[in-house]
Amino acid sequence: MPGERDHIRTTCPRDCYDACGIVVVRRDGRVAKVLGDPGHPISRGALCGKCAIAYNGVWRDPDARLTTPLRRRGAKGAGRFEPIGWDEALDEIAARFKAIAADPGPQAILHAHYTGTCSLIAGNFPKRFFNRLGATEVDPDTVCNNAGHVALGYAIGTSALGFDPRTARDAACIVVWGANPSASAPHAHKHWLRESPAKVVVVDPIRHDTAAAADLHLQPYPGTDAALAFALVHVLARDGALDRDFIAAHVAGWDEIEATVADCTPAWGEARTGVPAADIERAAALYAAGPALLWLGQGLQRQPMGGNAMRACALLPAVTGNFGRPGTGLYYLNGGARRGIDGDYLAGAALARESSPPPVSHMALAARIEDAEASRAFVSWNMNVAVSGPDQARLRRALGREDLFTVVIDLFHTDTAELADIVLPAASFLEFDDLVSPYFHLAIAAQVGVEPPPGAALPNQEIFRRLARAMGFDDPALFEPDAEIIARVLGDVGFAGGFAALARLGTAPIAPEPVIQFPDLRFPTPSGRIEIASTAAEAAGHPRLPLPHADARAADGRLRLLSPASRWLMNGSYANDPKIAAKLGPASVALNPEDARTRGLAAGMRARLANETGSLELVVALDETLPMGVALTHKGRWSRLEPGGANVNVLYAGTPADMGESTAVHGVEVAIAPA
Ligand SMILES: Nc1nc2c(c(=O)[nH]1)N[C@H]1C(S)=C(S)[C@@H](COP(=O)(O)OP(=O)(O)OC[C@H]3O[C@@H](n4cnc5c(=O)[nH]c(N)nc54)[C@H](O)[C@@H]3O)O[C@H]1N2
Ligand SMILES: Nc1nc2c(c(=O)[nH]1)N[C@H]1C(S)=C(S)[C@@H](COP(=O)(O)OP(=O)(O)OC[C@H]3O[C@@H](n4cnc5c(=O)[nH]c(N)nc54)[C@H](O)[C@@H]3O)O[C@H]1N2
Ligand SMILES: [Mo]
Repeated sequence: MPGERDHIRTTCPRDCYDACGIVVVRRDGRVAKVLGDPGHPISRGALCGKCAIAYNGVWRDPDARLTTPLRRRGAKGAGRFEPIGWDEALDEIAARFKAIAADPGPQAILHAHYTGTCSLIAGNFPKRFFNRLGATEVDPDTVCNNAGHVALGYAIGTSALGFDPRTARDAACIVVWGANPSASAPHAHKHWLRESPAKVVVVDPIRHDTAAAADLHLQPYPGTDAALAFALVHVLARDGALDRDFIAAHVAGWDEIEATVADCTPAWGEARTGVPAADIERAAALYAAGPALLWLGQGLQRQPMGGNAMRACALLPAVTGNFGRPGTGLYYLNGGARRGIDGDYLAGAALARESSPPPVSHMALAARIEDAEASRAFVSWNMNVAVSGPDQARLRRALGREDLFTVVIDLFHTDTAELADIVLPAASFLEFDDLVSPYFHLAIAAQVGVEPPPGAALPNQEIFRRLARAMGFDDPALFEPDAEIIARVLGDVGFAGGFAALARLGTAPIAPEPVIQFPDLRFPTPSGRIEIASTAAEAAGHPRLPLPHADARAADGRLRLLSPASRWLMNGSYANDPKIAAKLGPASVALNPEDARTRGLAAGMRARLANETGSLELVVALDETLPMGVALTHKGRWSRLEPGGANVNVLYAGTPADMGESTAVHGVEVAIAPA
């Protein structure tokens, strides 16, 4: 019957803590509106502003979407492409890959990918192809959170088994340290944090909405968190708030650090971090008052000494015994293994050769691609690396090499696609079935295809099945159908009833009651204890113990530039939506009014930000809640849509953090002057 409407549940698979439930309203089999699912425990009927706009805007605009494979015509980067068929595109890619694999070898084919979609099949299946090929992976986490992974691996043995957010109902205190849920997890900010009975302490140089709503906001200078953590532990020790029995039974190395902690008084902490000594005392008292949760954000570790900061922060639950009981624990991420999902199976780890090449860090990518011998081909999928990666000007120049064979797979003609030889159109999450494993909430969720992809676009996994065929590969894992993968994963998770049953629910918790983190108090470290002192860290060339380190203030009138998540962008996504662009306005940098005044800057003026790596013009905004010496802008603008043809990543050289060859992008220092 014409005009017939139906409602279908699905799940948002963006790289976001919330993983919202969605209801798609269809009319005559076509999507009319994408809304929040009123039955979803997290989104409760509302999508965030950015997804509500983009999913009803550019994501469903066939004129904005890539709808056919494209081949470059003319000079690289000149932006001229011609449509070609799938067979032609895949045959050409296969021929180039085969030639490179024969000489100099498949390691000269690089692939960069991240979390353009976090759905399990579209996010993982393509890795099977690259494992089989023997290509070099650009280690995805190095652009985001690897320092934290490595550091928490040393301290508690894992970074991917966090607390169950539902246990917040049992907590007396929640510390949010270096995360900004009001932008990066808007529903967790609105519901989870606000509704818990706990006192909320936020530690962030910026007074964002989560910080403003907290019971206590500590505002350290960036990169001084380890010193702050030591000062907090000092107060806990001084006031008898340590759990000595827990330390004796479950912690290794407290005795090695105790004397250092004794020197880290609140006054010492204030001098290093800028946080008033009285606030350090108050925060320690709130944390000590009862069961406490500690959320360590990803912003916290995107610092030159970010790994050390994470190890230092992990001292808090270690010395107070905040593990193994309701309302306690530490959270960085909740990975698939939390719910029994076998990541190696999804990514086809068994297809990799023994001699598979070592991954390369995003911090070293520009230099690697400049090397014409070592890098013959480059594939970017689920990622807009020309927007999100460091050392942007150099990276874009390297990607502009005429002799580099570049394939970009995306929904849109991104800045990276502009530098491609072949562009392949991907289907969006509204166009195929998949599963979502949220990285905050302990649940499994269904992504349900609600309409066909535009034009010839295909899901990532189907693109790589076809490419595997064109290469002449015959490993069954390269052709495994989606339905089989979904059935296998649901079995591993222990969800009965199959995909149709999950799709009816949308999202299903993996356990009826909050899961206790480390219930047996055995930690997956070499000793089975929390390792304040880590022999493994020492063997890898790191300090044996976390250090009470604080970065020095920027010298010579420079400011420390932070570029965290914007509430209107999703990393490098949505910047090409006209309504989002209108919300964003021109790219800006916020300064403390005093920092602006001393530099001859006023609100609305154009400022030039510059350092050894690059320069960028931004519009000045004033914010008296910003600490002196700190400037704030946001990530995710498309360089080619900006008046200067660049975004904030032209200012970051890609100097790695202390651990995991990971990003230290929040450590950038710049001079700021009138443009
Ligand atoms: N200055 C600065 N830079 C940063 C950061 C920062 O804090 N400051 N943060 C860093 C962090 S944390 C991250 S994770 C990176 C993220 O950087 P990216 O991974 O580049 O960003 P995304 O927007 O998540 O995804 C990129 C692309 O995936 C595409 N995509 C979406 N769905 C699909 C699909 O199904 N198939 C395919 N093939 N493509 C799809 C989108 O259209 C988008 O163009 O940025 C990093 N860059
Ligand atoms: N709206 C939106 N949501 C997103 C994203 C997005 O781009 N937009 N990106 C997604 C991705 S890929 C990720 S990784 C997560 C990241 O989300 P978060 O974990 O929240 O990380 P960031 O947004 O980088 O930074 C969070 C906070 O860290 C603070 N910070 C920076 N340096 C320091 C420091 O030295 N010490 C302390 N204490 N704090 C510091 C910043 O001021 C910022 O407020 O968000 C995801 N969600
Ligand atoms: Mo990220």
